[in-house]
Amino acid sequence: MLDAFTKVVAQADTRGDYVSDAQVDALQAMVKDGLKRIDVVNRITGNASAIVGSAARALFAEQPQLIAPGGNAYTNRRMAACLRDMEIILRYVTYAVFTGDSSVLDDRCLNGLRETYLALGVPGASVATGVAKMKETAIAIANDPNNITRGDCSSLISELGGYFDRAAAAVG
Ligand code: PEB
Repeated sequence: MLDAFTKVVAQADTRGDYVSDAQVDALQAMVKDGLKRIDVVNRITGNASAIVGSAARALFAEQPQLIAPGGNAYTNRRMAACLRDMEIILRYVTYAVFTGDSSVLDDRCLNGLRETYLALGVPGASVATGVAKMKETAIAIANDPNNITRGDCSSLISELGGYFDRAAAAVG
């Protein structure tokens, strides 16, 4: 598992080279925005059940066959597994934002997830739709300018969106 710092070091080490000025500048910019990053993580973590709940409601409204008899979220057990899966994915997205690198999300959540869903008969495309809906809500919450010091969060928000896209692409 890597973070933004260890990744730069690992890459430089593979090349047998020093960490470049440009890389140091990029990491410095990341440190400078560190509080914003932690605010994003906090807001998503604090609203996790609302994010999962509204995404699931929207998914089932759009794809009611999932909760109809025989559907993949039919029965309390499958519904619970579905909500839990969305929560796991959201949690790993927060880890990726926190470390500024997708490797924890890739290695511990997404690796083999498509194959797991194939084996279980869970429709990956529907999971991807659920993840896209979590992305919308999470961005709205993280990017809300109210009750927080105003500043430019555009690159952080696009980084956040990228982790959701990555998760959706891994299963969709
Ligand atoms: C991945 N999901 C399920 C299982 C596993 C995962 C390993 C099988 C074991 C179990 O049932 O608990 N586990 C999950 C994950 C990690 C992990 C992401 C990462 C570290 O360890 N059903 C739907 C929706 C979708 C869904 C489309 C969006 O209709 C999910 C939610 N996942 C779903 C369902 C099951 C499941 C299991 C319904 C149960 C399938 C079954 O037993 O029939």
